[in-house]
Amino acid sequence: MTNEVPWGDTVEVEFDEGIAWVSLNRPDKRNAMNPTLNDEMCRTLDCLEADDRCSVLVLTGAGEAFTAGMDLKEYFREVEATGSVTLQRQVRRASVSWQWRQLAYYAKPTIAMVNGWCFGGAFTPLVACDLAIADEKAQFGLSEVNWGIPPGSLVSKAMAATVSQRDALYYIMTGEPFDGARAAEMRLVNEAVPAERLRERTRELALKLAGLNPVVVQAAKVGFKFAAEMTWAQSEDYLYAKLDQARVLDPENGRQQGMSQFLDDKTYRPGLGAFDRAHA
Ligand code: ACO
Ligand code: V55
Repeated sequence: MTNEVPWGDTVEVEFDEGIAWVSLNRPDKRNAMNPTLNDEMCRTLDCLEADDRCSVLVLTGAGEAFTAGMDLKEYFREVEATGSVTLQRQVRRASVSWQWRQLAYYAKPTIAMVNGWCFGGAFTPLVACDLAIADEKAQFGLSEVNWGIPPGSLVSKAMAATVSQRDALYYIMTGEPFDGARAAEMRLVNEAVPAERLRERTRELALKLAGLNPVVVQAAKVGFKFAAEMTWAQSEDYLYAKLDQARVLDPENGRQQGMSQFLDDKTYRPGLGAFDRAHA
């Protein structure tokens, strides 16, 4: 089941046991993100959000790259050459739409699987994904300064949300590349693994997430992301509201089931792992 209609040639989707493996698919251009790919990713994310075959989304790249960043020719030069501010606004909007707005608050868990080159604009979708696993040898870089622009869009914001100020400014200002092992050390990604274990480790993590209560996992993730940008007082109110909302929205009634497995049946201890959804 590969590549059904709504997306197109620049995106490939494969379904497997609840995981949607979404590949940026311009391998000859190292998956550089051009306006076509950005439009197709907007549609892909929209479709998969409503597709039952997708419980967890993995974002990766075809061939040697995760993505070599924004397409310098089609996204920058050719759009600027038209002189149209309207067109520039449209292509920027599509880019930020999938790379951040859709992904960051996605209704399903998301994992970035960084299989190779990861530069510039790549950092926005990388950080918008909830979790990230990298090939320890994948090459990362904020190369913008090397060719004459400061990082734009949400690239620097993504660094600020994940790594320390020292590490962020070091790589933003020098443009020096770094590998997956270093990315894990500074917590830009959760883990770095050898290339031959990358897909299996990602799959294992995706299946773990796919097995959990989706309403509760969604509330937990979105709650964390919004609270990070609120005051303490707002967070207290909002996170309690989120807790109550999850209870109303959860068709499995997970809270009640968990309580009763611990308090009544004594079949489950919250400190020792996930409760038994199958017998809830
Ligand atoms: N924009 C447009 N085209 C690109 C990009 C890009 N970001 N990255 C790669 N390509 C194209 C190349 O122009 C080349 O096209 P061609 O075959 O038509 O000549 C093709 O992809 C293959 O690229 P090579 O450079 O030949 O591949 P190689 O494996 O030797 O190197 C690497 C890969 C290191 C990723 C190199 O392509 C590169 O440095 N790319 C740019 C990385 C970058 O700085 N990205 C950030 C851009 S700024 C931003 O995102 C905001
Ligand atoms: C970047 C990315 C953009 C952009 C300008 O530095 C710069 C990366 C995702 O869009 O419009």
